[in-house]
Parts: sequence; structure tokens; C-alpha cells
Amino acid sequence: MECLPRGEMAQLQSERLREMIDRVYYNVPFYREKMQQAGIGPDDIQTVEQLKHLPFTTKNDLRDNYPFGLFAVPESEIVRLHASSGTTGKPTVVGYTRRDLVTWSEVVARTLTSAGIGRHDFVQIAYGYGLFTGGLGIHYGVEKIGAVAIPVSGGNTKRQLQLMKDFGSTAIACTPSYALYLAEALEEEKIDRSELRLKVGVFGAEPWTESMRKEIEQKWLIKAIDIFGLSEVIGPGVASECEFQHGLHINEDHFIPEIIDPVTLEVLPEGSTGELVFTTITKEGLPLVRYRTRDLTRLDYSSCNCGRTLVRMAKCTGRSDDMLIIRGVNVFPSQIETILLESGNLKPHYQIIVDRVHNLDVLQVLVEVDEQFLRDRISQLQSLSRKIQHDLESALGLSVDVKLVEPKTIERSEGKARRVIDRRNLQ
Ligand code: DLL
Repeated sequence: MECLPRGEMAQLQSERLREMIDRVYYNVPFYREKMQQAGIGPDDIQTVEQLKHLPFTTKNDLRDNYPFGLFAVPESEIVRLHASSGTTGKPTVVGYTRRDLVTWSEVVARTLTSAGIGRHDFVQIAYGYGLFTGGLGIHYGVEKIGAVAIPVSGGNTKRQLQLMKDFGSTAIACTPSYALYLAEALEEEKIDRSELRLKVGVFGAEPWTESMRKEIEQKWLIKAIDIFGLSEVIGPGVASECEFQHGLHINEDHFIPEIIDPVTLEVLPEGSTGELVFTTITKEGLPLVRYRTRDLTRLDYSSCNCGRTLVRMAKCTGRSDDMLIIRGVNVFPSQIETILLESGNLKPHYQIIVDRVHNLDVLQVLVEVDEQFLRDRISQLQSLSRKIQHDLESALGLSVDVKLVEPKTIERSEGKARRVIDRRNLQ
């Protein structure tokens, strides 16, 4: 599949697309209504070229149909749920059938193989296990290729290093920022590089730059491979770099990519940078028609030295919305705002500051306290701050430093408020 001649790939995609459109039309009222509104019947879509006539699907559509409204199979056929953050409190829920899990292991197996990982490797999985797709997604791919899965999950840095040394991990899977943080800890722990067998890392779930790659490769003396995915589409396994590290091959026999202009929504010509859109053509639980990822990239259909014919997407560095990725966790400023405003004692003047300290993302929220509260209940400031911190931390799953400030101290703007200050320089 990875080396199929382009013509055959297009044929396969068209076949699978037809079958998938049929399924969503008859099984998901949401898609049927949208297609009817657009005046399109299932028979109107015969080839991949006609994909552009179909309406888009967005994260909001998933939220409006929360939790299971877009599932295309009866609940009895769903065997796993995962979720990722939405723009408000409600997460985006993804359901997998048994066959979806097989597909998922297959595409992650490709990701690992293209990174040079094989059955003799020991893969330390330091992505979080849980509703996040990173941990379990990589896990099943590792088992599929017959390598050894070491399911450490995220965090617990000292233990990560200890196990890496004792078990002789040859590969690590984690976010690129955590890889840098671990490298620093390695120096502090005075572990000698020669005590480790690590040779490769598969890093993703957040944007990272070429200079971060260089730093990781130099500090660890490994090859750092970029892997891309999103829960809605399947999780990790959507696209990944090969040994040439020049663009990420998209598993097009499962996910058809398009690049659109995020404003006009027109499909852009080959090679242009724009928003990445995916249509899943084999997924059963939650098939997606033209799903807007909000990630900005471009596609390259030229042949790759590795022999794969799969199209390559450029490293993703930006988004067309305001979603932040902090330690691999997706955070929308609107989630933070909702919690701040629910408290009743705070003003809608706040600032979100994201920084990277010792290679670790830190999140600080500054918010103005209501004047009345300040006058009457100054003694309760500390408990208010603790409550906000607790509410934010439990909603986001991240530690947050909350700072209550006096009224009128946060910079006002005459145009758009500058709510987010991101000092990490990821572009
Ligand atoms: O982050 C899935 C994943 C897990 C990918 C482990 C790779 C490794 P979500 O939590 O739904 O899923 O977040 C998806 O993360 O739309 C991108 O904005 C961003 N993202 C993921 N991989 C990369 C990458 C997982 N390699 C969102 N480079 C996506 C840049 C990435 N951004």
C-alpha cells in the first residue's frame, strides 16, 4: 500500500470513498442532512476528484453531536472510546470498532517501521495512556510489529531514565518537548550516554521545529522522527516521516488529504500551504467527511527516496485557530475563559502566558479580581486563587499557575484583546 503507483492509489481511494459515503449517508443523520442540504446524493460521489463537492465537518459538529451522535455503527459494535479537548468543556469523543483498532495498529505499525523500528526493538512509550490516543495508539502498533512495548506512560522522569537504562530501551515515543526535558534530566542524573541503547525517537502530538530536532538528535545521539495524527481521524498513525526526514508520508489508503484556504474554503493547488482536511475512507466507528483539522501545511506528491509513493505533508508548525498545545495537551483559550467567568468573582480581563522553562511548557493565567470582592473579601483571595487553579487543572489536565491581579492592571487593547502570549517560539 505504501508503494502503490499513484493511479492505483486514486482508484482504490475512489472505491473506498464511494463505499464510505454510502455508509455515512444511510447511517448518520447528520451527514445525510448536510448532503441533502448541499443537493448531493451518495451516487454523485464516484471518484476522489468529486470529494471537493462534499460539505466540511468541523470540531464543532462533533461537539454539537456529543457524545456519540456521529457514530456510524450501533453502540454494540464500538469497543473503545478515546477523547480529546474541544473548544469548551465538552471533549471530542472518538469511537472505534474492532476493525478500526486493527486499522489503527496497522497504520501505527507503518509509522514505527518507517522510523526504522522493528521486532528487535524495545520501545519505551512515554505518551500518556488514557483517553489521549498517544499511549494506547503507539502501544498496539509496537505489539503489531513484534517489538517490545514498555508502557511507562507520561511523566515520572527519573523513573523513565532508570527504566531506559535497565531495560535497554532502543526507541522512545513521547512529545518532542518531553524528549528535551528528559535529555536535561539525563545530564542532571549523570547517566552516561554509553549506558543507554537508545537509537531512535518517534515524536509528535505537538508542533516542533527543525532546530528542536537538531537539539534532540545532538543531545540524545538518536534519530528524531516526526509523527503526526489527531484523535478524530484515528490518533497517531495518520502520517510519519521515513528515514529521509523530509516530509511526513500520509497513509492515504485510509485518510485522503486535501489542502484548503481556511477563509474561502476552496481547495488549493498542489504545493500551496493551507489548512489540512481529511476524509477517512476505512473507518467504521467515526467516519469523517472532509474534516477540517485546522493544521496548516502543504502536500508534496513527488517521489521519495525511500520508495514510498504516499504523499508527504510538510512539518506542521501552525494552526488556523487559536488552539495551543501545552505539553502535548490541546488547550483552547475559550476553555480557560469559561472557567474564569463561571467563578463570578473575576473580571473578563485575563491573559494566558505560555513559556518553556528548562524545555518544559509552563502555563500561567493572570486574571483581574472583581473590585467588590477585593474590597469586601480580601482575606479570601488565596482560597479564590486556589479554587480557580483547581478548576483549571481538573478541566485541562495540566498544572496551571494562577495569579490574581488588581482590577485594570492587564493591558487593554483597542482592537482584538491579546489574550495569549506564547513565548515558546515554535514557528
Ligand atoms: O496528538 C495524536 C498523536 C499522539 C499524534 C501521539 C502523534 C503522537 P490530538 O490530541 O487529537 O491527537 O491532537 C491533534 O495535535 O491537530 C495537531 O495540531 C497536533 N499535532 C499532532 N502531531 C503533530 C506533529 C494527537 N507531529 C493535534 N506536529 C493535531 C505538529 C501535531 N502538530
